[in-house]
Amino acid sequence: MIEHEDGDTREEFLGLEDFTGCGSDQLSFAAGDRIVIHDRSCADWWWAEVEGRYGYVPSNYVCRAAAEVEDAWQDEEYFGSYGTLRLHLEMLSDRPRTETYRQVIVSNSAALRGKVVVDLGCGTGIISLFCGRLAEPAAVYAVEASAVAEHTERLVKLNGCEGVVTVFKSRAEDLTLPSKVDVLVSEWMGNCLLFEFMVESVLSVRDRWLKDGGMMWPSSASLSLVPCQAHTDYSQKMEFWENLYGLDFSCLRPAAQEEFFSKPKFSHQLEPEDCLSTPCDVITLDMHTVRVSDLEKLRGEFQFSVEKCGTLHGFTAWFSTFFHSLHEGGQTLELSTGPHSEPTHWKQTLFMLDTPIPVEEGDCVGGAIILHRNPVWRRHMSITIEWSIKSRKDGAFSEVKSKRFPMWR
Ligand code: J7C
Repeated sequence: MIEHEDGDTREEFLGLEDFTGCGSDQLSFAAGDRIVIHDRSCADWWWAEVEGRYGYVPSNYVCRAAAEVEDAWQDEEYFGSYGTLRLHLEMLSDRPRTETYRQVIVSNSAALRGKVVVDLGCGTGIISLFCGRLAEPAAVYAVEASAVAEHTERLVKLNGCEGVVTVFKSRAEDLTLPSKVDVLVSEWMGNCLLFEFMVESVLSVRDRWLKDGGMMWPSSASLSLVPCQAHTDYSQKMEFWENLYGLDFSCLRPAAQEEFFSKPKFSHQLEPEDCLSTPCDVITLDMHTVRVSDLEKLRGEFQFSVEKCGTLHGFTAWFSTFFHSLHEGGQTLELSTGPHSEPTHWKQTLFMLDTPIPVEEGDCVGGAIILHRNPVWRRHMSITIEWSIKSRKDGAFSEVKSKRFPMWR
């Protein structure tokens, strides 16, 4: 913050994405532009200056310049939250998640014999313990930065794995291991696959400690999307205001839309019958080759054919991960967090449009999804969805619309 003699407090921000202002009082800028904020009197629109031009900018399109941010990774808060048992209880209670990792170890147990494994972000150490108990690796390096690592040490002893599993209480980025490894296993996935961006820590360990030709588990990951109905969410958050005890509250709808639908809804449970088409994979990461720089901006295109008449309220996203076998020709195992699989603690993520659109069987919903990593807050990203609808009846295309959802910053 810069205090000026005239009492004006000027704060330096950065443009997160290109913004085209409408009317004379909004200010256009590009992603990466230096923006000086003069007045934050209202939550959504701030009075700002870009290279001598003045106007209002939308507050969710700008973020603090990196120089003003002390902890862009928010590690204290992040590792603090993993330092107690609450999140570990949630992850361990998730059977499809934990069982998939167990299955991966069991079905590869013969090939793991004599191998060196690193388990990155091991938490309480469950995957390392599966390795120690269900296979015969030469060594397992269990890496965990949060305070939970102290419990992990005790769990290793309690389960008789101290001869094979060694706990490293270290951040992945500062890690020194006794040797390179044959296998890097990690459960790093967040909402919409990438949120938290723990994947960057996984890639940093891969590049420093995985032997040439070593195995990554998961070996690949994909993000899936489907156009969907969400009648309950729409009626509970928007239609609700129409008639309340005989009174008209409908002027609150724009505020409700901003409050409830401008960010994605995590923990959405999509009913398969609310899918308007067959889902498709929009983004795929090959964990052996993807680079950190690839994660700054990921774009996937989609072309959905609507399979039933209904209301397009939005899109739902989820991820799947795939675990290749160490055995030649062995089976690839999959963990899917989608609506057609057993529910996991990630559930799905719902992106609500501002206005529901009636659709008919045979209509085509085409467009793109863009994951844009926050240039300052490195664990956050925004997701932009662009779409247009081609009507089956008359072949006409709707105007291309787009909506940007910060997740969370
Ligand atoms: N270094 C060590 N442990 C980490 C790191 C890192 N860079 N990043 C995350 N973890 C741990 C974290 O403390 C927690 O126990 C687990 O990995 C996170 C799992 N999160 C997830 N979304 N799957």
